Amino acid sequence: MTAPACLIDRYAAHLPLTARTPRLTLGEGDTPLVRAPRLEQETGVTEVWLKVEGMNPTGSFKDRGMVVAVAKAMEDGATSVLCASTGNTAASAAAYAARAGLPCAVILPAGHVALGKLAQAIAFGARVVAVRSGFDGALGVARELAESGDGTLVNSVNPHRIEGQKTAAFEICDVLGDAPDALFIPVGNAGNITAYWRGFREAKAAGMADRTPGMFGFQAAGAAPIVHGKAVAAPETVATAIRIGNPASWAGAVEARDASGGAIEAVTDPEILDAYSFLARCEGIFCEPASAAAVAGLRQRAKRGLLRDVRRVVCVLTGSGLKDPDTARTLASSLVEVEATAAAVRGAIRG
Ligand code: AN7
Repeated sequence: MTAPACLIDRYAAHLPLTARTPRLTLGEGDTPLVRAPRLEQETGVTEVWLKVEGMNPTGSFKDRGMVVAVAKAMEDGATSVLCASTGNTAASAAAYAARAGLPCAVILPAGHVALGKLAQAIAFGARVVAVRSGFDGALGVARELAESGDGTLVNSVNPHRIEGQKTAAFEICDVLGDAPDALFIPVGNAGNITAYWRGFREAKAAGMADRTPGMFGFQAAGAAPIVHGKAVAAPETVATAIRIGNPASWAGAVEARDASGGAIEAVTDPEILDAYSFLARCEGIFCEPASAAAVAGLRQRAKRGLLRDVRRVVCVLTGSGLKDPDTARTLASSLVEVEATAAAVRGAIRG
């Protein structure tokens, strides 16, 4: 017999489901856990694994929480869903709402959403509204609209989102046979680090793992409120997914850090872009800039000599590189165009 195809069925015992919860699915979860030999070489860590969450149906980890949030919204008789987003939540909400037959509205920070994410929200038929603010302002508006009955909020302040996202921790324990020594993860609104920590604790309680990992979260240096212990009024980073100045799950991230013996640290935009291109060119894995923040953090801690007592680490690559073609283009100078002859093309290949 094969395992149930549907994420919420597979982990039903650990999720807030009832007999009336629709078994909604787009094939989310069960994403690849891939070894990273070049990173192992560079960092000296025996085992580095990448959890490739860009392989989810809409290309990011958001689908794990969204399938639960939208299924619960359907069960509760919701007539529409809405969210604020730096892009991936919007793409995911729009897809699952389309599947559920619910209208969806997404509120985005004008001018700061990667092109692929915007294309997805539009393609899935969401009402897309750009507001003149960053993500934090957009979330304020979304909360206000939800409170006045304009739709069910599916941001990670919706507890069903965190519940669904914790399934990634279960999968890691299932594949490795235990939790790793350390988890490296980007931090924006801080829902995902909160979810993984809950997942690892529940995995241990349920006998899926013997221990819990150290939780190491990474914010972009220009958007690092948790690192500095203070909200950032005008966050700025190339990693637009984590361009967030006042995370909704701040307390959850601090809890994960402190209870696990981990850390939440900053990585600069150049470190993020360097890790982004390293992953693509040396490991063959194309993630988005925000995801590369986790690997930038791993490399930074290796350089600082802080990885000596870890043997096995997992880095969460939260979203696909295809989300952000504009940043990818900045990695190369202009494309070469030549006549369609072997000689001209050979000359161009040899540079
Ligand atoms: C690729 O889509 O906040 O710390 O509105 O898209 O759980 O917020 C996205 C966040 C990391 C940070 N990597 O996760 C949104 C949004 C990617 C992301 C994060 C996001 P959280």
